[in-house]
Amino acid sequence: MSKNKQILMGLLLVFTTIFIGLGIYSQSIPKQLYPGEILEYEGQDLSSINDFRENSIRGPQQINKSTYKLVITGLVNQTIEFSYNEIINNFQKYQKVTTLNCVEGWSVNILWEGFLLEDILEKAGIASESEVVIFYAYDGYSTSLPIDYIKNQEIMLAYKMNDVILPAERGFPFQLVAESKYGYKWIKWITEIELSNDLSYKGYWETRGFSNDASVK
Ligand SMILES: Nc1nc2c(c(=O)[nH]1)N[C@H]1C(S)=C(S)[C@@H](COP(=O)(O)O)O[C@H]1N2
Ligand SMILES: [Mo]
Repeated sequence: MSKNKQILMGLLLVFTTIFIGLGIYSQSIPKQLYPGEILEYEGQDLSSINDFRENSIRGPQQINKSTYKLVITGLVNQTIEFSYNEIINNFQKYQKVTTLNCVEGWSVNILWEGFLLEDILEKAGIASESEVVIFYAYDGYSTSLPIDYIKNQEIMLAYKMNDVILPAERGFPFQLVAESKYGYKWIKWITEIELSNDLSYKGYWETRGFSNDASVK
């Protein structure tokens, strides 16, 4: 073997060792599943995005941000459509730490960031005969809540949780923060919000025997 060839073989061995070594090293550093997620807010411990149990009726939905529309219909002065960016850029943002309790017995305490639903509905103009707000989602899910509850409890439409944009499995682009109500009122992947005076309307789990009031006891 010539001297040059020996040097070349030696270099190859050194680089291969470094390459494999780096690979093993980078695998040993845990990658954050939700980069940027915060687990503490104003001295208060938060649950993690990992702590949710995924049990949606049709599994996680993938919504395309650039074609997404949120439609406000029913008893409004005018039907109105918003793109994702129109919601994000045009409404006052709020933050609130609120607990979601599922009827299955688990709960998560999360920092939510989003918009007051009332601010969004006011853009369409809430007709005076409106009594209930009916929500429809991309997976065919639906639920409803009284308009007075939405206004009085300053109910939010969240686009972030624990400082992270909602992941697809957690309802991207928007989840309702139905404070003090069971998880089945916290509708994910919202596509349409209808104002109605149909007090007998029942959503997906409500028609399957769950309380329409859904107050957490
Ligand atoms: N669109 C839609 N939203 C939904 C559901 C669903 O199946 N579809 N499940 C509800 C239920 S029962 C709960 S407890 C909460 C949180 O469920 P997750 O842990 O699956 O996110 O989402 C609610 N929102
Ligand atoms: Mo639930």
